[in-house]
Amino acid sequence: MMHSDISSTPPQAYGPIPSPRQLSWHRREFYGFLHFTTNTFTDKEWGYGDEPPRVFAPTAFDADQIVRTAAQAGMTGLILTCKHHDGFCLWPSKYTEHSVKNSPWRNGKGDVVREISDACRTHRIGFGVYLSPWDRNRADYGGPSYIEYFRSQLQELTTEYGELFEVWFDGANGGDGYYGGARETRRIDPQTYYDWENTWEIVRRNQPNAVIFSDAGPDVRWVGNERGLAGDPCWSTIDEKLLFPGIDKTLFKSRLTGDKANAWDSPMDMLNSGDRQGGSWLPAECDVSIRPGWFYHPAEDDKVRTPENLLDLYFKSVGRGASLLLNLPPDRRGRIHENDMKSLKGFRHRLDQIFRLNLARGVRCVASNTRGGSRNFAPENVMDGNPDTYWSTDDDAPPAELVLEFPRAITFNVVGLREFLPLGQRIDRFAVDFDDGGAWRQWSCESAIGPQRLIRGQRCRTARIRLRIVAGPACPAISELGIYYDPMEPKEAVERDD
Ligand code: FUL
Ligand code: CA
Repeated sequence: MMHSDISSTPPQAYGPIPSPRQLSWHRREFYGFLHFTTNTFTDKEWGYGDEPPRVFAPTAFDADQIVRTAAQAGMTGLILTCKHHDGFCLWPSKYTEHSVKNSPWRNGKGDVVREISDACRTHRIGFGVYLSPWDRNRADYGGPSYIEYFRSQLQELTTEYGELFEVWFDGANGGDGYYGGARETRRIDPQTYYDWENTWEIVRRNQPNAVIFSDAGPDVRWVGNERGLAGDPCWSTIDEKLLFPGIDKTLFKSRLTGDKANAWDSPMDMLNSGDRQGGSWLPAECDVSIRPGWFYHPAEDDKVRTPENLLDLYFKSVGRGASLLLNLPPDRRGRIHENDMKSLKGFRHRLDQIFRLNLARGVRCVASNTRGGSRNFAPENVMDGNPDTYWSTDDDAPPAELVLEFPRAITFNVVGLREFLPLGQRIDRFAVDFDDGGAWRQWSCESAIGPQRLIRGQRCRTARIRLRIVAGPACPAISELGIYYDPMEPKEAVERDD
């Protein structure tokens, strides 16, 4: 008979927890955006909607080159702008003539969505779709028949291109457009026009494992800026009642009461930092382009972010528990430009340099307390590379601590931590100390761990490192702790926040 032992019972979850589809999305961390449409050829960022399909004419479209470049950079998926605000469709939609089928590319027989999604499967990375709600081409935009059109297209994209990992709904609604020749400004009510509940339902039905992104969730939230920067800290929880698609500062402010009225000045601030007291698990995604624009412009060929800048973004997005959605704009050939490839390669090299070797692997590990004295919650679980095992303590902690004892002195300047997400975000504050000739010295002290926390700090040589859980509402559940050494000292000059 099995010995039943209360002490080996896992801790109770604290606060909101991720859904299964959010949990699998959390493992993606770094993936790419592809902004590609008529804008690529007209040198625009927002097409007006009157671009003739014939302008879409990539000269050497190569889905394999695009997807291979992304996969080799370490991206775990790609999200394609199947239709941007100008309304041109990269697939031969049954519901419009405004698509690749009337372009010279592949004699009107091409399908960019098909080729990219197939290449993603070949390279074993995920595929996701961006479908702009705002459509500056459609004559009926603003009326009820457009919603039917939009939903029919969503139905096509969610049923004809295999499994999707994410569906991306843009909040932008600029007003003016071609609208079938009307050439006027149209305003819609972003809260009611798209009837989001029922539109999201199409995704739920056809792609139950895909997460839905918008300003306001329901699965993944915008981080509040397009510079790739998560707040520090960036909580995975938020007060969903305060959010709504189509962000309006005045309306947002009017919904805030008590402490919250002082905590955030705008919805962007709240999206950026999350809300520790929030009632929903709604993690942030950082969307940012490798170039100044989202679409390809020849004039930006020498404005590609450097590997060091991308690394800085990685620490400020993935390293703060958000995901990094990095845009790579295919050029007029329909390929990722050489300069972007070079930068991505350099970035990948830097990530490998830092994270290839976890110096904590297999090191002796001593905890102040182990839950029920049980091996299920042993401190060694933080260094087994398995996200499903974790160290935990009895219910009355924190404070709690865990000491790594290295057989001989090591040099480190980067630390990585992960909480066991199925039990929620349990840690408010923690510190990392090192043994400085017999006395503990604090190396860093931060708020929030969540899906992941990466800290870059001063280079230290030591034989003992201590993790101190300083504050939290419940006992900790830490699934991973990594100690790394970056041979290139981070320079102030790369701390560029734009
Ligand atoms: C914004 C859009 O207006 C941009 O063109 C781009 O697609 C970006 C990712 O989202 O809201
Ligand atoms: Ca583990």
